[in-house]
Amino acid sequence: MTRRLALFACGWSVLTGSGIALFAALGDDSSVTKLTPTKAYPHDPRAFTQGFAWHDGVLYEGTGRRGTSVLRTVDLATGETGQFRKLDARLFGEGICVLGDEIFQVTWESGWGFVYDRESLTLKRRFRIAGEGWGLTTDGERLILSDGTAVLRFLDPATGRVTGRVRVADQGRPVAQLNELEWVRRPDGGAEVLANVWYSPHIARIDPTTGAVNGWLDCTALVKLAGVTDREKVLNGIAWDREGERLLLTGKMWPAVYEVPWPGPN
Ligand code: DDQ
Ligand code: CA
Repeated sequence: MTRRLALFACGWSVLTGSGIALFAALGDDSSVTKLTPTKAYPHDPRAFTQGFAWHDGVLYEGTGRRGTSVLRTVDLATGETGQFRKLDARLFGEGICVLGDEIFQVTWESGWGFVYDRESLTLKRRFRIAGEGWGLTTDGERLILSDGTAVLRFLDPATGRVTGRVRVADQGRPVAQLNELEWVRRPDGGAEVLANVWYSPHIARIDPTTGAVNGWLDCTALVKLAGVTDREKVLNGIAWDREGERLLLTGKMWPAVYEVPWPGPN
């Protein structure tokens, strides 16, 4: 349908010479917003950040790599660890999210997800994941999981069972390598999922109902400020503070967490 419309517009524009304006209208480009941080906080440069979440004034971080994977609370002002729980050295920690009085954490290739008590960080139960676990977030009811593909899975937090799926695409083109996630209840009342894309300095703004990428957040300025040169030290880690209407953004082994005010609609 859209394709036929575009072909028609193309033919029509050749005939009439008025195609440029028409094309701009039909193009429906997803917008790009350049982010500029307003504050920087220290971040442990040994932390291979894979999950980042803010809940009730507490910053939670899940880190990866076998042998160094932890779930911890972090003092935003100092970057210091509060409580922490180490993962088995064979596991590679990935995304985390907070839902009610529980914290969920997935692992990369082991097929396990873990559920902790939010206050004590003690392990309550675990669940199976088919395929890989990369990013994790929640819309307040379901868990939302990325696995390196362009598909986001919705999971029942009680069982870990898949209850839905959405394919993420920017104007029809699938966006794969979706990594750390953050479901955002926006100040205007709408909702979107922000997603890091592995090796990219851009964050995708995804409509969780359709999977459509409606915009991008360009974090090039943050990457530059972080001053990392190692290829693996990518932008990864998005936490939304709804009360403060601010995003806290970091990367794997970055020396800083950056605060960015809500950028507004795309
Ligand atoms: N994943 O998070 C994208 C799923 C996997 C990342 C694996 C990267 C391992 C490289 C470690 C290099 C340490 C500097
Ligand atoms: Ca997050």
